[in-house]
Amino acid sequence: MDFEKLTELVIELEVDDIEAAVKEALEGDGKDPFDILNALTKGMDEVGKRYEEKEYYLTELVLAGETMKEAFKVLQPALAAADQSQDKTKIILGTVKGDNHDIGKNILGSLLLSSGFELYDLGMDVDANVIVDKVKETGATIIALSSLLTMTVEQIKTVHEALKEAGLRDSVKLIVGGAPLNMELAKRLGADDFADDAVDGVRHIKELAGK
Ligand code: B12
Repeated sequence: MDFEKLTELVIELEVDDIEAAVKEALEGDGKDPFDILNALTKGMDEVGKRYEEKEYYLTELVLAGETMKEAFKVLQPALAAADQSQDKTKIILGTVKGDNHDIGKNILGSLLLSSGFELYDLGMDVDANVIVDKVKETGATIIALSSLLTMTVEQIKTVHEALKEAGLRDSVKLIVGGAPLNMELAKRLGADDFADDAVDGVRHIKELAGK
């Protein structure tokens, strides 16, 4: 099982075959799970391009998301086993209210779990008040939010304000990511940090956690 084949399976939306293929790459060939993750992400990038070029439509995108989910069923434990640095910092993860994109968020979540963080994934379309309640309940010190729509980036500000109102803003670090964002916009919306991709995101989060 070579890496090109894994990339190809994502591009061709082979939702029924991907789990076995990832398993084979891990068990048979003993491939590095992080290289497998790279191969899958490369496939997802190509799917995104095909959508923009109108070669793929919404159905294909949804299928691509399902394919990634299936792959992660077997990849996740391998990623976790490969990175033993246990850090029990609590992180709340979610996609902002009004936004139903979760593929990037899920990749970040998998990497965070693999790095040993204690993760509370609230899913997508998450209301600011739900985030505030979860901070109170868990004592999480980091919030990582995804926003893929220009229309929903303002929600980051809403979360920032809601945390302030609850008197929690100084006890948490807020990091955000997603295509419409950059460091400058993130800071303007009240976030503490921004990262371009999930791998860099984990690096930033480790820094925010003081590791
Ligand atoms: C897949 C997809 C969908 C799928 C989502 C499936 C799912 N479960 O997520 C579906 C079909 C549901 C969808 C729907 C819509 N979509 Co859409 N979608 C995409 C697409 C093609 C790929 C997004 C993706 O998953 N990329 C792959 C992942 C891995 O990348 P990523 O999300 O950027 O995440 C990486 C980084 O950004 C970062 N990251 C992400 N989050 C975070 C968080 C933190 C804390 C950190 C540190 C890092 C980080 O790390 C990730 C991995 O490295 C993009 C176009 C594109 N090429 O990006 C459009 C796109 C985002 N969609 C778009 C639109 C307009 C829509 C719809 C409004 C379409 C419609 N007419 O209905 C709806 C909106 C529904 C809603 N309310 O959210 C536009 C947004 C335009 C804009 N700027 O506002 C885009 C850009 C397409 C376009 N060019 O027009 N979409």
